[in-house]
Amino acid sequence: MVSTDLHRDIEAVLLTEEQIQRRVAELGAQISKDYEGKELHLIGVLRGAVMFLADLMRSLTIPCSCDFIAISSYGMDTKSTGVVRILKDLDDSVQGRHVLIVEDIVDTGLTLNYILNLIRVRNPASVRVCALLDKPERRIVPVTIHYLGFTIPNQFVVGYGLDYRQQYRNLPYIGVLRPEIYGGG
Ligand code: PRP
Ligand code: 7HP
Repeated sequence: MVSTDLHRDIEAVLLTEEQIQRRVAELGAQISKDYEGKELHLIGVLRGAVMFLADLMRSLTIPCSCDFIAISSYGMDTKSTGVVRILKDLDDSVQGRHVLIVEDIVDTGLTLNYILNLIRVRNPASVRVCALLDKPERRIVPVTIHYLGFTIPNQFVVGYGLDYRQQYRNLPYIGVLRPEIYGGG
């Protein structure tokens, strides 16, 4: 059961708020440099990428816009169901635009692969991926991450947008959830 003190459910802090904010600023500077003279269209993958997108977007110094897509590959548990489905499509057309997909985590790669295929057939000028976290040990489908925050081990993490049963997204850091919370202990 989720306790009332979110921090108590965290076994270890994997990435502190300071580490995350520093890396997000670095990514923002790199992306601004790479897209200089262009306009960038960020696509945030709901709901996990909300915090990351908000901070990343504020660190960009180039003109940019944003849109959101909602995909579900996870049920209520910690494991992917392997079934990807679209819950909310984009509001705007991506045709002729420079698109940057913003993800909180790439795990099996199924979600990102699905989104990339969906966007590519809509004729954008370019498509790249920016992900805060990568768990390469879990990969099923190979995907290219152009801008990556951190590579992490195969542990279930929460915070800074990442959830377990819709909780913990509001933690300012990324931590490993105590296995007894999700029955893994
Ligand atoms: C999580 C995460 C990624 C996806 C990564 O989303 O935010 O979008 O899983 O997993 P994959 O690489 O194995 O496909 P989730 O479906 O849990 O929704 P959420 O963002 O609303 O938490
Ligand atoms: C999805 C996801 N959501 C929260 N924590 C993790 O470690 C995750 N991997 N894939």
